[in-house]
Amino acid sequence: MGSGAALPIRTARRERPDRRAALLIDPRNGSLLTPVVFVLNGPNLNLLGLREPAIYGAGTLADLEELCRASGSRLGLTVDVRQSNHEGDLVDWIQEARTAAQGIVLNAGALTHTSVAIHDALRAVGVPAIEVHLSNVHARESFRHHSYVSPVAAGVIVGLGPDGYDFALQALARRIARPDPSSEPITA
Ligand code: CA2
Repeated sequence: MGSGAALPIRTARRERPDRRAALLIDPRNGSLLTPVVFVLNGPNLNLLGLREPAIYGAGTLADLEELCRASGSRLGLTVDVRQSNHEGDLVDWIQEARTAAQGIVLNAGALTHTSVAIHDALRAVGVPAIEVHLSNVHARESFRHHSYVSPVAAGVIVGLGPDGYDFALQALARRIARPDPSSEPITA
């Protein structure tokens, strides 16, 4: 196997340049579009850097927002970063993403473990969402082990600190460029 295994993947991508480009061109006027990704942070994440650095690190929410915007510009995404302590705001923003964004990075904070409303909103909009947690929720209290977000998420990243947001944006950038991976065979 070795290096031979990578060849079909490169070949498959080269043979479908139109599918990658189709998402990047506005059909109304032919101009290039930059995909939009919402990065949504839930309750108490505004306290980052102020308390509990052993669990959440020393960086502030402003640092995290800056990291997301830098990742976005590197990946060719417009990243819209928001934080709220209110469940309804998160539900409204997820609904807004239906027409305004191609992907969502969501750290719903404690609402991850309680909110059927956020679960329903994610299911309803059908925009791919990556669930992110700074801490490894599975190594913490048992009430953090269940997530209402995970069943409706495209993927889940936990325990990698702020890097998790960067990885989530990378995953969404790939997915946006190739929207239906299941329909694309890896072999040419
Ligand atoms: O690990 C994560 O990212 C969490 O989503 C953070 C939530 C927690 O409820 C989840 O179980 C896991 C809490 C965010 C609160 O952040 C604080 C930061 C500093 C001081 C106090 C809270």
